[in-house]
Amino acid sequence: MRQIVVVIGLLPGVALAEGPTVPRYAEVTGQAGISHSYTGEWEQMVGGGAASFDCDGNGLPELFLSGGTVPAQLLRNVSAVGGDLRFEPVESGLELELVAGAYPLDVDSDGVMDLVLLRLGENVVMRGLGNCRFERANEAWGFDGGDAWSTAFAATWEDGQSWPTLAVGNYINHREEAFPWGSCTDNWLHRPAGETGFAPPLPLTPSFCALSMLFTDWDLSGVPSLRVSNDREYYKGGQEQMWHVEPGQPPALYSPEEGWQRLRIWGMGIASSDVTGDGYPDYFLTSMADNKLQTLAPQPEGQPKKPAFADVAFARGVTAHRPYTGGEVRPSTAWHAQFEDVNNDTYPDLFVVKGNVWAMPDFAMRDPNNLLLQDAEGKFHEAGDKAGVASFESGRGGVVVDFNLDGLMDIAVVNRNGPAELWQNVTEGGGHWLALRPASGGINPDGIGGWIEVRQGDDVQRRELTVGGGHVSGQAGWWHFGLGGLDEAEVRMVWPDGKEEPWQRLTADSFYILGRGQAPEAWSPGG
Ligand SMILES: [Ca+2]
Ligand SMILES: [Ca+2]
Ligand SMILES: [Ca+2]
Ligand SMILES: [Ca+2]
Repeated sequence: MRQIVVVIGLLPGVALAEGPTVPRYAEVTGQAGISHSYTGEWEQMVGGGAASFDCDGNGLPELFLSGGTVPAQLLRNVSAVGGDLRFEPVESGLELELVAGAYPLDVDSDGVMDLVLLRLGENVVMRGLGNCRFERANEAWGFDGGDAWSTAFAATWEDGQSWPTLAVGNYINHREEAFPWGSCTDNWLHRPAGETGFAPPLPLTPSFCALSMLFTDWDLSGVPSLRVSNDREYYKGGQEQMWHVEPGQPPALYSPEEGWQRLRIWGMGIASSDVTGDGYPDYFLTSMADNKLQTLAPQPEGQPKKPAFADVAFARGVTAHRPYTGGEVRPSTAWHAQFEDVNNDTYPDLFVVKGNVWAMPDFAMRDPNNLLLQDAEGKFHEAGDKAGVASFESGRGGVVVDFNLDGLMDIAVVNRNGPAELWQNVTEGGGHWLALRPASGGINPDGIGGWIEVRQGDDVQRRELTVGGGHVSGQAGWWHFGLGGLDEAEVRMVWPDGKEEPWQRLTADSFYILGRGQAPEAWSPGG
């Protein structure tokens, strides 16, 4: 599935012997108009999420930054297309305090993006009103925001439902500061109540201090399961988890009898991508010290897949377990992670936000972010310092997104008790690209749970459209694909109900809306 070596050799400035093209990032935080910190003490040691989504309808993604003890901030994207990144703070109704993170999701399927705010205390679902205004919708939608320390989120549409199912992950009991160990509070599953909103949340017992969750169809069964990554620092007898969430059934943990294997890490973030090229998603799990890359373990042909995963982080070069620059040898602490193709060579790369929890002496204090570039063989190579994103701030959440619609993925990071940072991707000589956005025109308008497939020759990039994962950071809008040296590709949308659109040949370096039962529609900024 990944053997278009010839194509890569055609890219200007790329020679296989030298490995992937190193992208170039310019740190532009101040000049772009961003001045924001996520602040706080013990109750803000985790959290610090970012979110991006377009709320004024011009296609340029806005940037939302959680603030901890200071109000969260929405920044309107006023960048010129293809020009310098520029943001302006906008009064939006989202200026709540004690926000740990946020995920955009069109909860009521009205075509206007809504935002789920995870907080210390009550979570709040904010309904988008248009033009970057939001209003609280907990009461209108029957959403019980609870009173926990919420630190993880994922969403899916269960079969036949007109409202999404929301999973909220909760951390330790914040009233147990003197002895928080073993005080993990229950995660929640907010399922729809008919056509009117949400039923009271179901506790997902046992819970083990979740810091990331993701609904993902790990076995391609057509029904996503809920992966939960948990922080072993605080649980007693816990482990990583995955739940069956089958329509009409109570949630149930995958069991050892089914093949689930116990894994204990300081789980903080989940990122997924089909790194091995077999069509099944692989899962990068961030932790303290070495990170994991889980791929389905070898299994007998022709039988249902067992949820048994092999760790290929070392073989693929993504353990990222200690700083690669800055002179420290103590192990790293990893938070938000995201696969995106930052040099447009068709191979998704991996950005990892790093930062010490809170002066933990056994772990690095100067802990640079990683930018791991994937090569044609599926191995990753560190380039954070060469690319210019090796910040030593105490990183937490982030988004990798194309803020100025030039086809180059930019990066925003939220740091704890330090300034948020913004990097503009100014790489020259990268490959071609496509930006694609499903629009079903009905329930679940963004096609969450579906797949976008991009085919060039025998090589197919398959991307599961998910809401969740990362570290308290989410995004909605364009899905980005690098195309390498070819200036076209065939594209197919597979909707969550399994309906496959026909393959369509699309011209590179362009934006397309993928409608249901319609040919892709070209979109251009301002057009
Ligand atoms: Ca916008
Ligand atoms: Ca909405
Ligand atoms: Ca790449
Ligand atoms: Ca860009």
